[in-house]
Amino acid sequence: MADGSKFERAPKSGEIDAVVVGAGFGGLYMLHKLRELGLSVQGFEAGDGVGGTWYWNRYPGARCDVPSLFYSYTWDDALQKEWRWTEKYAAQPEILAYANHVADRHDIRPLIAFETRVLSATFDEAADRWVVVTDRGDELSARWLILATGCLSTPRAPAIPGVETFAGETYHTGAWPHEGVDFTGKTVAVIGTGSSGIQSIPQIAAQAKHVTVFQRTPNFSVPANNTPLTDKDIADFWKMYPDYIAMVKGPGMGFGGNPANALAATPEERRARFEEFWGVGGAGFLAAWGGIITDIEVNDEAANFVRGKIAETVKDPETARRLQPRDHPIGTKRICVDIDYFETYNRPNVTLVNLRESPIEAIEPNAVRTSEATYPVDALVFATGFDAMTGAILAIDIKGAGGAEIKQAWAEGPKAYLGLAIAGFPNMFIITGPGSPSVLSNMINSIEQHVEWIIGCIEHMREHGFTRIAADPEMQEKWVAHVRRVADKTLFPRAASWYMGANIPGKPRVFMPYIGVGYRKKCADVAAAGYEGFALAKEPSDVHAG
Ligand code: NA7
Repeated sequence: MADGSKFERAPKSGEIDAVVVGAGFGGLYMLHKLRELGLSVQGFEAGDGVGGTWYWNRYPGARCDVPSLFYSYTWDDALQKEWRWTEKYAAQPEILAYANHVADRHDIRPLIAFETRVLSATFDEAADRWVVVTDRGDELSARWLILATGCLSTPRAPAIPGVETFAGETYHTGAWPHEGVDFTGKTVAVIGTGSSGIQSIPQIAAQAKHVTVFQRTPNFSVPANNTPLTDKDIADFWKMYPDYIAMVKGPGMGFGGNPANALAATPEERRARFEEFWGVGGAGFLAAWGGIITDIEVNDEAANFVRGKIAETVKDPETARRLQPRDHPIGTKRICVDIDYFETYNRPNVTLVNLRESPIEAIEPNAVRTSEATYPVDALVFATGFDAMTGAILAIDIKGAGGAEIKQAWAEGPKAYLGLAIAGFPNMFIITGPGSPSVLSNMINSIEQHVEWIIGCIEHMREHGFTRIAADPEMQEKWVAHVRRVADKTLFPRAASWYMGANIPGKPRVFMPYIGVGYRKKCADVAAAGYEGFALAKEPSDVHAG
């Protein structure tokens, strides 16, 4: 590692222009752009390398559910042309290699202090600066604070009675050991059947002696139909690349929608189209017909189709029944993309336990005990997800203007103007924060849009000598209400999903991502209007409404 932050290093202090928290795809690009602007910048990253999500989520089978050709930065043309993805859906090691390649190619690593966690950030109103303190003794004063902390970066494991008594190895998919895990000959329990469980279970089952899957809620999953990328695939990609870029940089983001009307079609036509999209594979299945995410009748058609596929695939009818999701409309929890997930239940070494019928009562030193049986276990895998979208931000003790605490400001759920800035927390930006398309979009595209918007804003401030920008609380309320209204027009609020904060006991239930159309245009319009909805100031007393 080029940076001196690994292990021993002197604490950093003094005044700089910007601190960036996190060195995933958001942090990397942000650091690069800030330096390009000639700013002094410091990145902090808890891991000992770059990559964020792809640094931590090293579980077997971890793979992106966005096709790899589209899961690439668009800001470096030469890199786009040179980098050769090998599969339709890249596996974690390849994406991590890509992140490392970008960090080296653009010499971003020296800007980052690794193995360093930001503990607190306090806004100093007298100076319009953030004082950022880390667990390595750093104390930096920065004009701008950018949280590139990721949407799915705070792993959570349920507090199951007796878990601390477990004598075997325990893993969380979101914090997987770097050296990998050998399950050969082991009896493994996997708790959780979201994307991480669904991706890892087939791989673990192929290696372990036995796998018992503890499922609370079955999920909809579509086969990835992953294939190696051929020269033709790449040539086809480049042919459509200008259109893709026009779409990505256009006003959109959010569900534009497919006009094809499922209900006007015959059952045969409906099925044929679902088959076609199922054959292609991936999350694009939800675009087979218009209205899947907004019209329960159409949604039921799609859900029935997938339930039928599960019944066709899984040989044991009782297991198939348990695997068929019925408690939420398809797509309202993040749809999973799998390789041989349902097929895995045909293996003799895989058992499915339905926790709705027999909940876990306790974890014992060598077993998981449910209300009906005790399952011997050598290794325990938690695939139980994350404190999504807000966890990593709330883990930092952030105090804004007047000492306002972020925990207080977000007590009823996260509020952020455009998902980019929080009223009461001047000069602080969130990359892909709650209230922006974020996890409902291709994250790479959303990251680029936010980084570029933040850069534009900082340039504007410097050009005009502003030292403070603060989101207006009323505009923020309006935006939050709009985000909610748009979500309420969809089926999303019907699911107890992490989009809603429902996976964390006590977390306010608020649909966090923005699903409306025209998000990019809205952000661009705000900037073009001199940062409408923000107050800009040159000194604490000098406030200009944007
Ligand atoms: P998810 O999608 O939040 O899935 C977590 C899974 O863990 C889900 O099946 C949960 O069931 C289950 N879970 C959570 N708590 C418990 C307890 N107490 N007992 C049993 N089962 C539990 O996380 P992932 O890591 O799979 O995926 C996160 C995102 O990463 C994914 O959407 C992609 O965007 C990439 P529940 O549904 O809550 O009943």
